[in-house]
Amino acid sequence: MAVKSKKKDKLEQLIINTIRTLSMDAVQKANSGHPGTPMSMAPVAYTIWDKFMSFNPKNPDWPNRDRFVLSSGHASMLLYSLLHLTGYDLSLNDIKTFRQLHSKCAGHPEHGMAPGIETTTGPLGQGYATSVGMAIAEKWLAQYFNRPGNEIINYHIFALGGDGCMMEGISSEAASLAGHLGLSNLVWLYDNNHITIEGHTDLAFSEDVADRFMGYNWHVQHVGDANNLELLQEALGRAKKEKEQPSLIIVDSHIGFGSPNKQDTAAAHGEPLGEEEIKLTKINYGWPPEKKFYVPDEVKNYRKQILKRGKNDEDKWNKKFSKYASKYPDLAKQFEMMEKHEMPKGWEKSLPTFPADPNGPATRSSNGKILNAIGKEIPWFLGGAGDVGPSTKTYLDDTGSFEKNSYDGRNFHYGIREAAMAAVTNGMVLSKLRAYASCYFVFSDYLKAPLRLSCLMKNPVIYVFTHDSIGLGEDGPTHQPIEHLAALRAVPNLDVIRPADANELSVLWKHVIEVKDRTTALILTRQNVPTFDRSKYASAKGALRGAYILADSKGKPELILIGTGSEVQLCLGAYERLTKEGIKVRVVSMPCWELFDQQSAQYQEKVLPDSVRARVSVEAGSTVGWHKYVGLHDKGTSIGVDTFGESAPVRDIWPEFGFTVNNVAAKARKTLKKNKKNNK
Ligand SMILES: Cc1ncc(C[n+]2csc(CCOP(=O)(O)OP(=O)(O)O)c2C)c(N)n1
Ligand SMILES: [Mg+2]
Repeated sequence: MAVKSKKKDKLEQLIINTIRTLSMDAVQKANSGHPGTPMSMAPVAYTIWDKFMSFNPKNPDWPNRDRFVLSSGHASMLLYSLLHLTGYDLSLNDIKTFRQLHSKCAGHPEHGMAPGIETTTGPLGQGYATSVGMAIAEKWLAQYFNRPGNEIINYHIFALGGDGCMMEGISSEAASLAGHLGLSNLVWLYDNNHITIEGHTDLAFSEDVADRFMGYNWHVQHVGDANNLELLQEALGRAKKEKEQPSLIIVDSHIGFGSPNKQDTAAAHGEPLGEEEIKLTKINYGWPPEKKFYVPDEVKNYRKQILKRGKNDEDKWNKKFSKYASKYPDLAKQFEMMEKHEMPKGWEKSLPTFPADPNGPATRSSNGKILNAIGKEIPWFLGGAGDVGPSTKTYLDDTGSFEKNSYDGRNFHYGIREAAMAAVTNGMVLSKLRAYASCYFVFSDYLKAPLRLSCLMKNPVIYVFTHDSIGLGEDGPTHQPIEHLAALRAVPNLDVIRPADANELSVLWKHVIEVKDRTTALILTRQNVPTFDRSKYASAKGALRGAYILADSKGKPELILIGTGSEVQLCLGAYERLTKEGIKVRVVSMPCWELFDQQSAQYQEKVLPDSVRARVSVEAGSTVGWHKYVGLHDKGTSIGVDTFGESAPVRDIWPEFGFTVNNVAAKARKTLKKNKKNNK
């Protein structure tokens, strides 16, 4: 027995040291990266992966796998080393190209770049917060799909973070929520090494993390030595057994462990150790000092074991799932569709159409109706708001709230925690739920960082932002978005959708639900907007092309008015007036720049002919970017808001900022005149 366990101990050390040395070598070769934390956390990560996680490297997306999130994204080499050593499709050559152009081993772990990366991390705190969304998803999925004796969902989420993740506000929000919801399937490991970039944490961080998490209703444990595999195993075992609370395991460690000159210093954080120091460290580990990227044969054999184990685990689950499918075929079908991002056939028929109405509903209200219609068709369509659900109208009427021990509710209450809400929703959508998150548009600033990660990951999260402009009125400039549309339009992979009326919105939801690789931001009004009479104007179907001709002149137009959202009605008002004056006017409703930019050149030319340069854009937000469609000031004009707003009733706000039919018509005439003069 003793001999056997010694052998095992030796293999464990060998694996751990391989993780360490691969990480050191890769950072050195790239001359960039963070070696210290992979060196110190290797035993922790190894213990989780080896002893507590079920995963199949040959099928990284196997639905019931345990999840590992490296919230300390700068320690990416730790994850790449693990992925390589356990048999994921990540070769030693990939590791040798760490941080080089197009390498799978990007600077920070990027979901989709290499298999097995559950979420993109690097902005500190995001991984922790996203892991809460994964845990929420697991609870929901288990409650919805599992049947007594047929539990197809039961996995854990392990997230490893450091001092940086602990200090970031987003993880506090997320931890508070996780404790409240009793997410016992969640385990955070905290690398308590007392070092960040500027030096010792004494500089800026002195709270009692354990007390704090106990206050959040977490189960808290402390492991005094990251190298003590037995203690780690015991703590992780208790965490996994915990049934009521999420778990935090605080692990004391030494950054740059084993490096004679850099251990416990900030120097081990963000720069290569240096060739000489690497040799000394390798000698300390009992490693051949000259060998680089060395994977001993025993460790290669270990990979085979893990692959076998992973296959076994998945095979067992597949059997379980077949049994489940024969007993509950409908649920099994739903599960498979959800996994493939497919929707029930004909779901889009549920999208409502709205009758023409000069005093039509606010787009936030029509959106509420649409959400409810979709919710009836797609059981895994769900979401919530940051305490403004009654205002953003995102409540699903037929279902309850997602609460501790009532995990099948589909209405999520994030509290006033926008940042965590977005990161959590990232985790839910990565777990295949079709989830939305909602708050006032102005507070999209609070969740910009996780929203940016949604887009970077091509994660089809649906953001529902309401109270979209100065048109929200009395709440004033603190609540009136100005630069937000321009800011979001600048984010790659994001569709920013600002529909003019209920029917445009309904049509666009088809795209929003079905898109697999883009994020959506719906920008909706607080105030009522007319539902256009489509017998008089063009069908709302054009909205799917991002921009379309809503009203047109007889014969070629000489002037184009382009509007979005609540300002399209002003364009139509001006159109009616100018047409009567004999001017040939076209109105283009442009709910989504990004969709329009994806159309063929012919379609774009049809809607915005190059030869018509007299163009006016009308949008109650920053004019930044509109020159793209209206040209520079000698030709086109943008009516917008380039200052902060004002507190006042809406009836006073609009004229104050020039959003009247009169002003739009006047600017249009002027623009036309300017162009005629230019053309002479
Ligand atoms: C939101 C955010 N702010 C700043 C950084 C830059 N940064 C990267 S690592 C780091 C220090 C992290 O310290 P810690 O989490 O303790 O990591 P350790 O050095 O112990 O590995 C900082 C400030 C970042 N990645 N994300
Ligand atoms: Mg640290």
